[in-house]
Amino acid sequence: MEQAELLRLYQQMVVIRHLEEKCAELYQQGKIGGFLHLYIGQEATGVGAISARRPTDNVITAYRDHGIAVACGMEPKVALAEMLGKVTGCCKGKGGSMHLADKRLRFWGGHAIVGAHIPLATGLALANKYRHEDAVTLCFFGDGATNIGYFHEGVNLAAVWDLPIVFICENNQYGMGTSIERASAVSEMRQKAEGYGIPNARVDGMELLAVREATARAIEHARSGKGPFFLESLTYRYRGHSMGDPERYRKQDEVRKWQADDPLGKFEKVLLEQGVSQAAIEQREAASEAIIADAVRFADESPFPPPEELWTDIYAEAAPQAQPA
Ligand SMILES: Cc1ncc(C[n+]2csc(CCOP(=O)(O)OP(=O)(O)O)c2C)c(N)n1
Ligand SMILES: [Mg+2]
Repeated sequence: MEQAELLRLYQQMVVIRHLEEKCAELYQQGKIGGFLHLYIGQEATGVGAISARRPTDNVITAYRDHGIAVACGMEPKVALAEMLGKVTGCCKGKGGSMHLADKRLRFWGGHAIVGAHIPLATGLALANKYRHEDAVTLCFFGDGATNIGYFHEGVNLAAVWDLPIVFICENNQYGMGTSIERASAVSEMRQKAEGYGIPNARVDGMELLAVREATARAIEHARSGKGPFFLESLTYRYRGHSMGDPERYRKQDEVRKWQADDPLGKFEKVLLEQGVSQAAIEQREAASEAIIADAVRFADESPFPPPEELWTDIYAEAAPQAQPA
């Protein structure tokens, strides 16, 4: 891979890390309301997987969505303005942290109900197949979501209809305060794909290039008409489930062990091995900090939506669809 592309991916992870750290601060200052779920620790999964998509491919995820949105191309300032409830946000400040979305980026959100977006992803893939488009849908969800009925319904139909979809399970080993051992009958989430005859793989979610390569293979499978693929990315979230989580369900030693495997630090080593200079890396880190400082200023200075916005964007008129050939 070109050095410029390696640096671009590294910068995306650093931007996401800084964005999330800022979000935590802004939440504590009372500037972000509602729930806030940080992506810190999981950056290599979102950035690595999405770097393998074409811009015409769909992406959809759950509420831990900031990093996925940025990896899809959403400007951090637009994401942050949304979290602060400002009119300059991607949903005019009416969606908030869990509902980032931008259809121009083919990023379909941001969904708060665990597993509920999985059948929506199946629907996106069905639409692509029905219209003879060669787009693929990337559907991200957590380990906990695989215990939900929506998951089984969505995954089963995708297999029945051979849909072009890649299910990406971000196994961070906990659903809120419950470890997978206590909530899932099998320890590897990909085993659940076996029951539906879906080919699957497991990848080290802390290694950006491993995730990117595994996703590229999965996308190739789905795009070539062979039906869905299930990819499990083994990862870890360093922060609590959302803000104000006392984290009594895990030992700090375990967190430290995973932090020693940090995706950013590991990727920095890859860059150096590939001949990227330390100066180029530092320059990208400084640029990332500047992007986030600018995003905070932009979001802070943007206005809240006027009250009449309460009555807009509730219904959408559906455009008539062309009949398939
Ligand atoms: C249907 C439903 N049940 C319960 C909840 C409460 N809840 C929010 S997040 C969560 C845990 C989900 O864990 P996982 O899918 O592993 O995602 P992670 O938070 O680890 O990214 C639960 C149970 C919810 N939002 N929706
Ligand atoms: Mg989880």
